[in-house]
Amino acid sequence: MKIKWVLLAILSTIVNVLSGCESLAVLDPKGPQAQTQANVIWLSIAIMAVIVIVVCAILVFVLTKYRDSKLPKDYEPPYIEGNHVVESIIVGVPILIVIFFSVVSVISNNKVEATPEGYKGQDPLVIYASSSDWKWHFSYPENDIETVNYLYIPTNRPLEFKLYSFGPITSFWIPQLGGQKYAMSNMVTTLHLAADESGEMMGRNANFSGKGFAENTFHVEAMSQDKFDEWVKEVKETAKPITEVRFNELLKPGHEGQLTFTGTHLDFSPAPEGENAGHHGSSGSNANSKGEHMEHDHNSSNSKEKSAHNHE
Ligand SMILES: [Cu+2]
Repeated sequence: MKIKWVLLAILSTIVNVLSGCESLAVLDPKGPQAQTQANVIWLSIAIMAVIVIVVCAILVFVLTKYRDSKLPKDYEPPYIEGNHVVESIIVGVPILIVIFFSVVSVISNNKVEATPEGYKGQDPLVIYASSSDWKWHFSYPENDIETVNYLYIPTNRPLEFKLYSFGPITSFWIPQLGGQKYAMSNMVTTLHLAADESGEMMGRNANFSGKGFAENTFHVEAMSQDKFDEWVKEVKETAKPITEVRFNELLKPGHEGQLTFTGTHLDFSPAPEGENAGHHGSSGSNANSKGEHMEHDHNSSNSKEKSAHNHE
């Protein structure tokens, strides 16, 4: 009877946890980078499933074959030497699994870090995505517009996101396009994405950053280049220009809805890249940068910040 209740509790926990995943967006990719990640996830699930099934089968076999028998209590088994076949399987299989996953990780990381497959040679749309408590600011230098908490992107064009933060470290994540990658306060990281089809998606900060974290989300909409150009035109005709005063107001902690501006904050508050990069204690940076460097781990994401993280 007790076991029944335990099983019921486990089952309801699983159902509750899974229902929070909202149709598992990670496994419903809308672009090549997310497709690569979804493939790796499925491959990992498949291989782990095989391992679990084989191990469980062996366990049942061993338990049945070597179960308590009617031999006398003082029975002593004969001396058995180690079995080389069994030992090589026990040591060898995990080594093979680790080697296999290492190769898969290196290949898929290189794919995800590079310009998306099928988009090589195209001129990417560069978007600066910066976070502040508890908003996302998207600057489109090419179009000279800026949005807050929503992101419109053209389909079938490579996107190059430049990530940084005005507050604590956050992580930029659009599950159906790929990511996540860290946005840090004194350096810019680059994330290459692309959308194959139009539609609405969810984006969020994926790095727990304390108060306001749960609402630190943004709306993503992918559309054809024509519709995107139309939207840019409309923004330029209707939106107010972003001023330094208005922008500094926006940087204060608080929740904002979706906002649209002409111009970008990059004009008066440039991104921490090139000569503005202070992260590694280059001249003119704030004295705090060394201490700050100790606090965050550059390699904890599945990326190595190759492109943007230049040590020296
Ligand atoms: Cu750094």
